[in-house]
Amino acid sequence: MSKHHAGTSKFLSFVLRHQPDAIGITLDVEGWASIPELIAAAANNGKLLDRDLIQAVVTISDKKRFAISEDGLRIRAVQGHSIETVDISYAEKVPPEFLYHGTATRFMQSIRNGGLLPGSRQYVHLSHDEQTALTVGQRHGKPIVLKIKARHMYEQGFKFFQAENGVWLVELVPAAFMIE
Ligand code: HQG
Repeated sequence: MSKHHAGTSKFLSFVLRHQPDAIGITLDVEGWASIPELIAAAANNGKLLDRDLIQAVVTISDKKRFAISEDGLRIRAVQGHSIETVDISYAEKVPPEFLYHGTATRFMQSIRNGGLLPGSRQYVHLSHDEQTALTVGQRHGKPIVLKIKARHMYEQGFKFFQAENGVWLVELVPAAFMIE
């Protein structure tokens, strides 16, 4: 991905997950933004976007962070939101026996005490493979991968969801379900 694409991806993550009001757009409850409105609002805020650039970023995003609606008129981030007015109706799914969460060793004491919490986001993010979790953990410092007894949690009544890009979402993970 070029620097231009990476910068656009970061910009889209910022407005479509966290702060649409920073450029004066709104997202609907499913997280969708109108693409023409997004292009106009971005331009008013000094960020030049066009349909081809948006489409290119959506297509080449390594993690498939964004989706364009079937009619081609709207775009949304598929997970990772902090904005409270967005409440995407994710598909509830039965998780595999284990899922993984990558974090940094410096958070472990707090995680052992309080479990995994969503922090500023709406959900705790889990992945089905250890390598992805390791990469996520590295973003925060010296990484550690926690193995989560996901099926066991599910059997105890915890709801699991899967975003379009495969990321697993759960509201919290009590420490009792984590294996270090
Ligand atoms: C930690 C990226 C202290 C948690 C990735 C994590 C992911 C606690 C950090 C997505 C805690 C939050 C999300 C507790 C959890 N005490 N720390 N009780 N509970 N934490 O960035 O999971 O590139 O909000 O372990 O690929 O790192 O943006 O979450 O280290 O899918 O598309 O608090 O973001 O995707 O950090 O990453 P984040 P995350 P994108």
